[in-house]
Amino acid sequence: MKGIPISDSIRTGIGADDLRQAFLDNLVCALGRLPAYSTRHDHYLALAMTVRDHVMRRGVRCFEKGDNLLVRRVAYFSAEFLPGPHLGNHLLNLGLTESIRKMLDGLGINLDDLLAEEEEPGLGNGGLGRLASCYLDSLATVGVQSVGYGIRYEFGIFDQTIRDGWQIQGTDKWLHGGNPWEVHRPGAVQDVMFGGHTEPWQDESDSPRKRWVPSIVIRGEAYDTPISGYDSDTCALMRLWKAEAVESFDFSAFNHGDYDRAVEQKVASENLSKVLYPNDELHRGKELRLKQQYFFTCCALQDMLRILSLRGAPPESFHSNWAVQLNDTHPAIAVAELMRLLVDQHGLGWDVAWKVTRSTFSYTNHTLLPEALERWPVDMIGGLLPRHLEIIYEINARFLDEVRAAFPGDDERLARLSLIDESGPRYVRMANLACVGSQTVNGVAELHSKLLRQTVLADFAALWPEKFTNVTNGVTPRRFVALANPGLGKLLAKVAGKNWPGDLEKLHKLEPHAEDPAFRQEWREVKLSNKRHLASLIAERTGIEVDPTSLFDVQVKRIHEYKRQHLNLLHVLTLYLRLKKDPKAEVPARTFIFGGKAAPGYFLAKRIIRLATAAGELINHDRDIAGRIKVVFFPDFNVRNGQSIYPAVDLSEQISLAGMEASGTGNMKMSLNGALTIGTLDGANVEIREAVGEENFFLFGLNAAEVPALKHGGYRPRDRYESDPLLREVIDFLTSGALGEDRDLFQPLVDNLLYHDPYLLLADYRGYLNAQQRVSELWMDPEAWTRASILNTARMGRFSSDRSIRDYCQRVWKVNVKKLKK
Ligand code: H2P
Repeated sequence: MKGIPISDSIRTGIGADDLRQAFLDNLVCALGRLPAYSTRHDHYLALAMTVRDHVMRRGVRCFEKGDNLLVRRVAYFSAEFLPGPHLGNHLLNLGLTESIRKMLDGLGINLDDLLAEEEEPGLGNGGLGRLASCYLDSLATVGVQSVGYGIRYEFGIFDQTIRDGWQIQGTDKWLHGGNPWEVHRPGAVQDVMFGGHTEPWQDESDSPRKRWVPSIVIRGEAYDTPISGYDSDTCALMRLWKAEAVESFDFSAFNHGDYDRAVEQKVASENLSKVLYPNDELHRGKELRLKQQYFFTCCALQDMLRILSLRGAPPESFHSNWAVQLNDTHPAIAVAELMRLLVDQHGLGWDVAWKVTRSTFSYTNHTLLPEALERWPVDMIGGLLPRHLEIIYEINARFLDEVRAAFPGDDERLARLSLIDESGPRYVRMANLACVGSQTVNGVAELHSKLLRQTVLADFAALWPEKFTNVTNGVTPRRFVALANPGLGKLLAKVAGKNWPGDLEKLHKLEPHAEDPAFRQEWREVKLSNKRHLASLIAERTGIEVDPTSLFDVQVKRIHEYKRQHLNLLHVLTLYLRLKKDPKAEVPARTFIFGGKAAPGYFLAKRIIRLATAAGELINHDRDIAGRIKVVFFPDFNVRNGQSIYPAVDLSEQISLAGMEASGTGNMKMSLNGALTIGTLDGANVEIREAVGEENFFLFGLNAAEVPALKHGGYRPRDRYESDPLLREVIDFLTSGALGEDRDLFQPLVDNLLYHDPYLLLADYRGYLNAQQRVSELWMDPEAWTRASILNTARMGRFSSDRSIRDYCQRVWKVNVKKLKK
């Protein structure tokens, strides 16, 4: 339908009557329900479709404009996304919450009931996936056209329940009730090849070419989910790929009576997008994971080339039409894939194709942990992606020539920089491939970017210092403040103007109010009401009654030794032992709240959860303690639960060993909601402390320079245990039998701490206790605490993901953003 502009084909403005009609139409026509018999879930589906259509309208219109103007689009390649429930967020962004509430009221339906119906897509493990979703939200908000490309996992991160104190993993079935947010695009399919061999061939131009003859082809089908921006006409798209068999049924096998084989191929193909890999499992040798990575990047790049040709632009202009961000190395194989598509499929010469490729990609690193650096056995890549291995070798040969010219005779450097690790069995190093193929490389907080340049990527930084930059992470204030904490939102609107979620620096206007006792009172009331709400959820989910006026001391994040949830637990138990000995001790009432998932195969992480639940079982029922401290493990930490937890936090635990946490984003969410942080100089904590003021932050622990010094100086954790009576007492307590019948339960944790202590808990224990003492003292002065809480929120404006995205646009992607409204 050439010549029909979108504005003719759809209604633009939409009023309350239209919404009501659209809702009823969806209920009847799309769902085939008789209104009188329809269920709450039907209502949720119909409302979701109504809102989705509304957002889609904007999205399509905005893409039409982008194509006319040939704007450079951003493609965010990420193996993980954690969008959280969509409905409430869209309503907020579109300013529709109240009109929809009223419209539903008129039909006798309660909006909150429908909001509770939504299943969230758990297509990620933690911070990395959530960051990707914050970034799509901000891309749409600051007016940048963008697509988030990823995988439509049928089963996302497992559901966590706690049984007898242990984590139990349940299958995530986010699609079982239907997913009204996505639009299946059967037309947008891409073929993805695997296996086979390559062979030379000659085209008409007589230049020698390579051809890949695969042994199997799988089809990727696109599912689009629109992502609205706040107060914005722009809409981002999350385009996720589902694997399908090319032939869903092998008819020849069927005709020969081989019924099982007839569906085998279909099942094998579809397995590809079945399940999300959990973090912290050793992926080495997990062929399916490499297949997943290749699958979605291959679909995405072909899709982008298709869009390019719709624009009438040639493949040589790929990089001026698209900027691709690699979210960690998971999509790094895309570098070789784009080369293959440009050279083999589109006939570009190597040099031109390489220039295009290098001007397209940028790479974000999210971790310095050596075990998390991806590498794939050369044989595995060669078997699955034979053409890519050739391309990687060619990129490497040319790259190493460059290195030789820059550092003649430095073979060791050459070996370190090489895309191939040849120190033992041969591996392809994905971070090296990402660095070589990218225009910009960044870390996610100042400290992390600095350490990246000094350690993991030091050789690359020496070679190409200009490539390296930092973009400190950010979080969306829409979902994590306005939506999660409407009470606070109202207060903020009063002093910072109602557009504060679109311009978070406006929160600075709060500062003078920190001195106003009446405002402080209002502030405390909002916090208390959030804590009451969380307390009721805790009671409902765990049966534990907690006191909303107690200090809510919270650590919610993936369970990992480096994040040191067990250091927190050592403090809990130390406090417990102190109260047992001295019931009159001045210890203000505290509720310790833990949440987070442990990778199913991560033995010690699961023991840490067990320790938290065991501490709860003991302390919560101890009459001597009389409820002065309580310990809660909040099950199934996810985006939705996070939205109930962050607003209720008084004390934010950000206690990773310095140099280990790349950035952290929970630290930002909590502080924005008025929590004070107890933390180390790690990740973004450093910048948060600078922003909020050191007097409003409880600092402790070794710094990133002291950590390696201590380790290399022959750290002996057992000496700390011997020389510190409190520490000895609490460590001994773990295996005393007091924490349950099985004395050996925590022996592995104790052995780990006494004889290895890789994350230096015992070295930081005293500093942590002292900082916790300072916390208790400040808490006992509510006016001073509230003042610090207000200042935390007031000074956190720069941690909006809008700022991060503006930084990326300016420093990395070179695309224009919308100006801030005055
Ligand atoms: C990771 C890092 C965090 C970082 C986040 C986003 C991988 O998240 O460890 O420090 O903030 O990426 O950049 P997580 O630990 O939550 O899985």
